[in-house]
Amino acid sequence: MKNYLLTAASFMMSASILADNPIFQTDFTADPAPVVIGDTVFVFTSHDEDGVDYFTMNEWRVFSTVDMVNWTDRGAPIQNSDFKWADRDAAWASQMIERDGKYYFYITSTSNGPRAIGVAVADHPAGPYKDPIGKPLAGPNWSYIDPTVFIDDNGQAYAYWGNPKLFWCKLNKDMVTIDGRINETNLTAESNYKYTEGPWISKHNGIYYMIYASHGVPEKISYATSNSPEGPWTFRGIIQESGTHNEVNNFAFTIHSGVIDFKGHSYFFYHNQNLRGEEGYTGGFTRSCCVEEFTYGADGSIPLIPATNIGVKNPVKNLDPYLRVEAETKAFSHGLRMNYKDRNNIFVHGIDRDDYIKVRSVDFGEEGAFKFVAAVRCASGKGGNIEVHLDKKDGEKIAVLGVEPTNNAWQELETEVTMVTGVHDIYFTFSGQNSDMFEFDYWYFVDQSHNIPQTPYNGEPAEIPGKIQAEEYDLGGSGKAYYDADGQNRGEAFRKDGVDVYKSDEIDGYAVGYAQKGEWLEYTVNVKVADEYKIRARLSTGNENAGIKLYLDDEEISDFIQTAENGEDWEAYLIAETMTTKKLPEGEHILKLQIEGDWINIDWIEFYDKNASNVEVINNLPSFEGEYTVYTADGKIAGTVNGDKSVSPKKALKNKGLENGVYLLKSVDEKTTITVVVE
Ligand code: FUB
Repeated sequence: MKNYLLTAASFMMSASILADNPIFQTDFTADPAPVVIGDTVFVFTSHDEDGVDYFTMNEWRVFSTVDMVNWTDRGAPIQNSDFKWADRDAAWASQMIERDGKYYFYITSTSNGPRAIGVAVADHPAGPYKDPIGKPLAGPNWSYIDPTVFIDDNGQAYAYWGNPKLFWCKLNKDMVTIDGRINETNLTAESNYKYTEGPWISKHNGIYYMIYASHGVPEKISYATSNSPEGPWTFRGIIQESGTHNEVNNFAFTIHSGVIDFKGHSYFFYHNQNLRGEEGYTGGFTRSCCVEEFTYGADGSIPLIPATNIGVKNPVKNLDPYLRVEAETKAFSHGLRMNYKDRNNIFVHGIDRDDYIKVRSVDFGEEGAFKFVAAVRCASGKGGNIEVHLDKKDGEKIAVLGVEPTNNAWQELETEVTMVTGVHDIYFTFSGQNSDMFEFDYWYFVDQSHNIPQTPYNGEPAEIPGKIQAEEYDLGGSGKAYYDADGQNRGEAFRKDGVDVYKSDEIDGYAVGYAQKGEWLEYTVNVKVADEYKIRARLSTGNENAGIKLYLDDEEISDFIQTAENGEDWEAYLIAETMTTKKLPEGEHILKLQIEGDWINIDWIEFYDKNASNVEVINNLPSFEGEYTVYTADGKIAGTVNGDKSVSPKKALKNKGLENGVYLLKSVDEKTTITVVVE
């Protein structure tokens, strides 16, 4: 299986040193569906299984980027088999859209033979997604494939899909039920529009665009525009011609596309067959996704966009190598694969000698790096080296990190770096005797300003008993004093590193926010008296599975510490109380605060006398008070519920015994509407 990817990657590199299309090289991907969420572009794709000769797809895949040139593999957001009504091998084109902080993923599958459109919902753009309705949103019907979704400025949501006709409908605000009837647009195979499939709805400068695969097979990409999302649509032209089987565009007979505007630039995503085509394969399956930058004409026209193997020339930002970078973040790679079985810890595996990873536009700054650190693990009998080269695969070698067998335990290894400053592409190449040499989880460089040991934030260790503010974690930087999964400081307050510290008037100060499973913070502490202690922690979470655990010198000292959910109000902090699970030894230690479960904010933790009476629990849940009418996803009334400040809306519905699903709560005065997913 690996050979398909190996040979194709060699071909790509010989074609051009700048060749970064296809953008995902470790698996075959198709039907790219890009979406901008804040500062990040996510691309959802179908996943063509290796070596198949049909559209055999068991799951979808998701990738993200903040710079448009380096892509992070985020694994599978959901599998076809997670839709209980769906047949196997039929995970075709999809699209995700955000509404009110929830993420809705529309997919193609089949139900008892014919195709159908399904929907799943998640709390995080990359998933995991769950089917809230347990049945197709539309279909089964042989013409129902390739959903595209859109929310207009007035809040009305629309869904479109189909081959060889383009259907459309309105969606209710819950995004999982259809409002009214399913209609046909004026785009059909028979019309002059040559509509085939793969529609993509978008709006740019007040014009509604419908981009679609056209002209039967081999497909082209065409577009039509309208002054309304409900049409009628006017044909405007061809955006991409059918490809040829050459080194630039080894076309598949399908081309499925999507467009976005991001940071003042416009991008066109599509798929071709370059990764496998070099073997002479022309079957049209096992496809791979590509992207090109383009500019709209002054009249709103979209130019002809030829397929290139170069892709995006200029990143929208440089990559900071002094923050942890996942090994699965890359512009291009050769040979290796991703292990994404645990979606919380995706890593690079299948590393053979001469495989490589390319990372673009890495900004080493003026001071420069002096150390390279990588997290690796290695089974006995294996081992090898990570070499770091500048600008070319065989460019200047600035570091070599030897990886010895570690009984397959993850460990951070480090090595010195030849002084490097400024912006460079870097290539990790792998040398050694074996195939499958080791596995590679993440890396970072250390610069002179971060060349400091781990020390207490305030100069002196925090005292136990006493209160520790979450944002006052130790100095020492990423990997030493903290680990933040994306290295991006989303709160942009208090400290200028990768931890998401934010300022809040509600809590009268700072807190660590947006914390995700696997992240951690460390505090140098001084235990004044060896003893067991009561612990209280001021936390806020919207996820019933999120909490924290505490460790002293890597030994667990607490159970899972959790509060009730905050009912979507992130400023609704609650206090959780527990006891240390053991006696804390006197003296100086490292306290680790480990995040368990996604999305939790931490204001402070406090250790206090084990004999003290419990403090009054501050229970400032959002104003979920008064009577609410409960509507099901179908718009039927499922009863009423009385808001209670101490219970989240989700808990209140669960207590009522309502089944899993999406519900809309409307206060009787109609001023407040809350969407609740019971799962
Ligand atoms: O990926 C399977 C099918 O191929 C899609 O649904 C179509 O748009 C075409 O790309």
